[in-house]
Amino acid sequence: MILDKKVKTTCSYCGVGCGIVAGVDAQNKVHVEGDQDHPVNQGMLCSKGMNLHYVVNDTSDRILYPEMRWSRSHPRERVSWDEGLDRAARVFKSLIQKYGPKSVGFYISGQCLTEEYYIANKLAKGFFGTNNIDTNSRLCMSSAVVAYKKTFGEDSVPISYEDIELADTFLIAGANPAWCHPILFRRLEKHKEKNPNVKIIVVDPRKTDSASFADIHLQIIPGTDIILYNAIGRKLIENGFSDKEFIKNHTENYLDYRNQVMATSIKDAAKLCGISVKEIAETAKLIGESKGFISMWAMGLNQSAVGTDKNFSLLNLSLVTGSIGKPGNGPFSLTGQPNAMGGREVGGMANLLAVHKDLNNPVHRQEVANFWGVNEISPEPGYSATEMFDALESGEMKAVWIICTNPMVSLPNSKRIERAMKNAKFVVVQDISHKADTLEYADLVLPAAGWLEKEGTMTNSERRISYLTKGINPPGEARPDVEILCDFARRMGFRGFNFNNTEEIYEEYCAMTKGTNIDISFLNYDRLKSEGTFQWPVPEYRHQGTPRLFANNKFYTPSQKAVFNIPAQIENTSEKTSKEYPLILTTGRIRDQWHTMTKTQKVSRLRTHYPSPVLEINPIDAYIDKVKDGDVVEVKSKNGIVRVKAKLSKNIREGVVFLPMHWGKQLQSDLNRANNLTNTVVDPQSKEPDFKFTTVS
Ligand SMILES: Nc1nc2c(c(=O)[nH]1)N[C@H]1C(S)=C(S)[C@@H](COP(=O)(O)OP(=O)(O)OC[C@H]3O[C@@H](n4cnc5c(=O)[nH]c(N)nc54)[C@H](O)[C@@H]3O)O[C@H]1N2
Ligand SMILES: Nc1nc2c(c(=O)[nH]1)N[C@H]1C(S)=C(S)[C@@H](COP(=O)(O)OP(=O)(O)OC[C@H]3O[C@@H](n4cnc5c(=O)[nH]c(N)nc54)[C@H](O)[C@@H]3O)O[C@H]1N2
Ligand code: SF4
Ligand SMILES: [Mo]
Repeated sequence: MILDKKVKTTCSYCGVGCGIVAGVDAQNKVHVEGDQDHPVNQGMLCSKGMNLHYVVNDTSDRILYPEMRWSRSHPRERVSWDEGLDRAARVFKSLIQKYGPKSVGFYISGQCLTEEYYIANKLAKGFFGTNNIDTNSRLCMSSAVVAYKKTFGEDSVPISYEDIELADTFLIAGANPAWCHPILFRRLEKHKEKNPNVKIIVVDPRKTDSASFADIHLQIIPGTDIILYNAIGRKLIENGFSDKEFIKNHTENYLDYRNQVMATSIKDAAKLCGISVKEIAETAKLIGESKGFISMWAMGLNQSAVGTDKNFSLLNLSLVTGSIGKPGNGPFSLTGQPNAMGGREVGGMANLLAVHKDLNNPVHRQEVANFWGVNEISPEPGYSATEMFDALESGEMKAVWIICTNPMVSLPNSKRIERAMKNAKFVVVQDISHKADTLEYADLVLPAAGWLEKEGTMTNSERRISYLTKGINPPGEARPDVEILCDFARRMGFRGFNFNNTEEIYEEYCAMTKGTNIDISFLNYDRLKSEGTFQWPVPEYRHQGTPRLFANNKFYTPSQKAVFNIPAQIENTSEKTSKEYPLILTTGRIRDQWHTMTKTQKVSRLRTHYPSPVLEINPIDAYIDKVKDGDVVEVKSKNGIVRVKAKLSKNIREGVVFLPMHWGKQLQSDLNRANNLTNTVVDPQSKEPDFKFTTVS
C-alpha cells in the first residue's frame, strides 16, 4: 500500500493508552500499527487496537446527518445542522426558564476527549447553572475516585507503568487485565518471564486468563473482598511486616484500622471468603517479604454496593506496608476507558469541579466561576448517572443530552432505563453509529466525528497525556463533538464558547490548572506533538512530566498524611441470595468486544472468540438445574430475564454465574442484555452500581 501520510495517535479503546501510527492512503483508507517509540506499548497492540482500521474504514453504520422528529408519533427525518441545533437551543432555553436548570442535564463518557469533556462541563456547570452532568465513569471508576481522594487527599494515581518492571509482588484484585488491559498485562508477563521471583496473586471468583497465569488464585465468594484484604492486613501486622516508621510519621487513623482487622480471626475470614487459611497466610507472606508491592484493581472492586470500602481495604495494604512513593510500589487503579482520567481532571462528574477543585468548597466554586466569567457555580451536586435516569422517569428532569455512551445497554436495570427514556420530554443523542440502541429514543440525533476524524487529548491510567491527531475527514455531515457543543452554546446565547479551534480550548483548560496539583500550564499542543506524551503534573517550563507522586511522603490531605479509611462494615450489603434467586450473577467483559459493540462488532475477526453471548455456569449448579452444555437457559432476576446458551465451566465458582455485558439488541432481540437483570443498587459513597452482584435463578 502506498501511504499518503502517517500520523501518530492513541488507541481509542482502553485506559492503557497505546500509541498507534495510522497510515492513510490516497483513497483515504486507514491502516494501523503499534507505535514503536511510544513508552506505553513499544509497538505492541492487542486484538482490539490492531483492528481499529476496520472500524474506521467501514462507514456503513455511521450517522451521516442530523435527524429529528417533531413529535413522538412521527419517525425521525433528516434535518440541517441549523434546524437541529436551533430547535435544541429553543427547547433547552424554554425548559430552563419554565422548570429551572435542574430540569436538564448531560450524560457523557470517559471516551470523550478532554476538550469535549471540559466544554460540556463549562456549559452545564458554568452556563446552564446546574451540576447535572455525569458520565459513564460513574459506572466504572467512581469508587476508586472516592477512595483515592479520601486516602491521599486527591484523585491521584501515584505510580506509572514503569513501576511494573521494578516490582516483585502484584496483587490483582477484581480485574482481568489479560483480557481488559492486554498490553499492560503483556508487560507483566514479560517481567515475570525474565524474573521468576516475581509473584502474582489474583483475586477473582472466576479463574480468568489472568488468574491462570498467577502464582496464587484466591477464588473468593463475590463481595467478600473487604474481609480478605483486612485478613491479609492482620497477618501483615501480626508477622511484623508493617512499616512502623511510615505508619507513625505519614499516616492517620492506624489504630482504628488495627482494631477493625484484629476483630475477625483469619479462620473466620477464610470461611467467609470461601478460601483457605493457608492461602491468606501465603499471600500475606509474599506481600510482607516483597521489595516492590503493587496492587492493581478494576471493576470487581469498584462495581459493588461496598465498592468504595473494598477500595479502602485494598489501599490500606499499601499504607500498612509503607509501599507507596517508592519505585516499584503503589496502589494502581486500572482505568477502564481511554480518557476516564482526563474526564476526572476536568471535573467530569456531578459532584466534582474542574482541576480537582471541590464542589463543596465555596472558595473553589468562586474560583471556577471567576475563571469562566460567570456569577456563581451552584453548590448543589447534580444527579449521578442512575439518579439522572430516575429523575427522567419521575419527570423531575425533562431533557437529557447523551454523548459517546449507550445507556440503553450499559446502565443497570434496562427496563427502567427504557421507561425513563420514554418519559423524557427531549432526548438528544450525539453518537457515531446507527447501531447504538439508545438512538431508538432520541428526538434529535447528532452525527459525531469519531476516532482519527478529530483532534484532542486524552489521559491514560498512568496520568499520561497524549495528543490525538486528525488523520481523515469525518463521513457525511458529522462534526467533532466539541464543535457541536460550542455551536449549541453560542445558539443558547452564552459567551465563552467562541474558540477558533480545539487548541484554544486546550490552552484555556491548561491555564485553569495553574497552581493546582494537576498543573499542566506548561503543556500545549506544540509540545505534545513534538515531544510526545507527558505525565501530569507538568508545572514548570521545560518540565518533563511526573512519573511518580508522593516520593516525599507528603500527601494532599490537610495533615499531609495518608489516611487509613475504615470500611463501614466488612460484609457485602448487596441483595442476599434466596430460594427464589439462589445464584449470584456477575457481569463483565470478554477479550475481543468493546462495551456495547458498536465498534468491535463490525470486525469479523473479533467476532470469532465469542460469536454469541453465553452464561458461564459451574457444572455442579448446572447439574442441579438439569442444564447441559449448549442448552438455552433462561436467567431470571426480579427485574427481567435473559435467554442465552449455557457454557459449563469449572473456572467459575459454584453458586456464581457470569454473563458478558456487551450484547444489547444486536441479535434482534433484547434477551441477551445482561442489564435486563441487574439492580439499581449503588454504593452509598460513590453511587457506582452493583454490576457484579445480582441474585438470579
Ligand atoms: N476487551 C475489553 N477490554 C476492556 C473493556 C471492554 O469492554 N472489552 N472495557 C474497558 C473498561 S471501560 C473497563 S471498566 C475495564 C474493566 O476491566 P475489568 O474490571 O478487568 O473487567 P470485568 O470483566 O468487568 O471484571 C473483572 C473481574 O471482576 C471479577 N469479579 C466479580 N465480582 C467480584 C468480586 O466480588 N470480587 C473480586 N475480587 N472480583 C470480582 C469478575 O469475575 C471479572 O473477572 O476494561 C476495559 N477494557
Ligand atoms: N452489566 C454491566 N454493565 C456495565 C458494566 C459491567 O461490567 N456490567 N460496565 C460499565 C462500565 S465500566 C462502562 S465504562 C460502561 C460502558 O458503556 P457505554 O459507554 O454505554 O459503552 P460504549 O459502547 O463504549 O458506548 C460508547 C458510545 O459512543 C459512541 N461513540 C464512539 N466514538 C464516539 C465519538 O467520538 N463521539 C461520539 N459522540 N460518540 C462516539 C459509540 O458508537 C457508542 O454508542 O458500561 C457499564 N455497564
Ligand atoms: S491494550 Fe488497550 S490501548 Fe492498548 S491496543 Fe489494546 S485496547 Fe488499545
Ligand atoms: Mo469502564
